Amino acid sequence: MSGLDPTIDLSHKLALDRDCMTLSRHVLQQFQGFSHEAQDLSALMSRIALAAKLIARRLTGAGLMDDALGFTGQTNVQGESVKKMDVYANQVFISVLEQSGLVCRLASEEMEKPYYISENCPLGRYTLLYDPIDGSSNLDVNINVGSIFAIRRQDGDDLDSTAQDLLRTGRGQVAAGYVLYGPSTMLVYTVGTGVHAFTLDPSLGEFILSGENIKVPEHGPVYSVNEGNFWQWPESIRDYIRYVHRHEGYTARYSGALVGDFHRILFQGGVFLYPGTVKKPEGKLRLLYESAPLAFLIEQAGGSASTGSQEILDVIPNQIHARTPLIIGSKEDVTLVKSFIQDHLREQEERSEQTQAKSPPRPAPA
Ligand code: AHM
Ligand code: MG
Repeated sequence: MSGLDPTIDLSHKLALDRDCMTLSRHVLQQFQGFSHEAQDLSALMSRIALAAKLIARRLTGAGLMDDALGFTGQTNVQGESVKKMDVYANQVFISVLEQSGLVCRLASEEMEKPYYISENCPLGRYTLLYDPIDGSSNLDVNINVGSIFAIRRQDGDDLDSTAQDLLRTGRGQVAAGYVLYGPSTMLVYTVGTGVHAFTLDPSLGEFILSGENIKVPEHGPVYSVNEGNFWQWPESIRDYIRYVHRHEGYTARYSGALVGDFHRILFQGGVFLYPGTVKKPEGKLRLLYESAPLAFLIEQAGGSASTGSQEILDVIPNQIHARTPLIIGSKEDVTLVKSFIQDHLREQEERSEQTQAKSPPRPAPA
């Protein structure tokens, strides 16, 4: 017998092929063969997907639960008020990785020091860095929030529990991604072989592939920044914003949740900025579990991410909760923002050279 079995309906087969492309299967496919690394990362992504489902479920019903929304009354290591959902989501990531044998340490926005799952440490060679609820100020008004994560290989035994090996550039990330809790729940990830998007099918309880090898447009219309900080920015950033105000083809979008704003730019192009301010010269966003994972994604999608003077993936943090200014998105738009920064630096240098040239020569020592 040859050809397609007539009992197989082609349209059913195509629909089933689509529904069967689950996250764990997709991760395995990104590697050549069933290596240990492929299996580890596939298992890790399944755990992260479970965390995303647990958080999404709680968010869906949060308005109807007595103890889901609002503040705990405590502040975290960043000095920010902690919300009940922050605490819940932080614990979810720990719980899904317990007894996995894969992850020894977790470092998150909500914990001053890394958390060690001691039963995993003899074998667990990976570290999870994460922001459990990104954009938590959106929670009480039922607007989108997200989770951001990165996976790094543990380097050394970390016997003194200081996690010094985490203070390295983002080039060592083996996987990164985010979950967007929006009208649907989406998980977008990379393991260094492009950027892929999955949408949670609530009827199956599975993340199903919905976009493969996503490429960010070279340029897009959106600039995404909190303009309320205008007078706190360096003059170069103010000049860039004046430029977009005076030119056609730009539109502002800012939701207060980095994941949502980044997601829009990944798909439609443009630039997201969180520059340094007078109060926070390094900006607000944290390198290890916010900026670096998104920088890994955007580079894989053909875009770029910069502090203004350095690529985000080249920044070495001096501590786990280190912050950096962030300019991220389409290549052309990031380059345009950087050109304003460079012009200002050049002008400053020229001014200081002129001042030196004008100042009278120092008297020779007697
Ligand atoms: P969070 O992780 O504590 O919620 O803080 C990060 C959030 C980002 O999602 C968002 O881009 C930014 O903070 C908004 O800050 P601001 O209100 O200063 O614009
Ligand atoms: Mg955050």
